[in-house]
Amino acid sequence: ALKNLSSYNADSVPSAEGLRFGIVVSEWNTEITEALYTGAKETLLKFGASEKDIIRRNVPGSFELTLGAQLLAERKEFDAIICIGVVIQGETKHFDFICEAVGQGITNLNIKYNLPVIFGVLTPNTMQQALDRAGGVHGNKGDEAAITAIKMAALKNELEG
Ligand code: DLZ
Repeated sequence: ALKNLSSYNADSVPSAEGLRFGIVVSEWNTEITEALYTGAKETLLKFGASEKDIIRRNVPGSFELTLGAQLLAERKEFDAIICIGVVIQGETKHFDFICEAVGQGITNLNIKYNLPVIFGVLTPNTMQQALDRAGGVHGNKGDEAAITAIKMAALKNELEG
């Protein structure tokens, strides 16, 4: 019953040609975040984005995704920003604090900048669950984040002209 994160109806995805994307990547659990980044970037390219219009910046951990995205948003150069990270449930409450902070932080950026800032963050219980969603049996959350970025950027352009 689980949705495959890499499956979408290509007919419903607008062209990404001419759109500019910022991607902020957390360096925590790079095995996962690099796979998510690759999925996101390849999906943007597949739908017509140019290599030169995809700008990547790294941040140390998922907690820092919000500020990383804000610094890119301040440049007013992007049609959408994708935040990529993975927070794995541990034995302490760290997981809850980080997930709550980055979820709320990214939500606030959407509103503050009137800009699609996409939550490409996995929050699994185990490393295997993360691998399953970073190009494994459940697809790649990076693909899903890229499709969401394209759709939201196109919606904004359509409604705002
Ligand atoms: C400290 C920490 C822990 C325990 N776990 C994760 C994690 O699973 N995923 C992640 O992206 N970052 C983690 N971090 C680092 C925090 O996001 C942050 O970088 C530090 O708390 C410094 O602010």
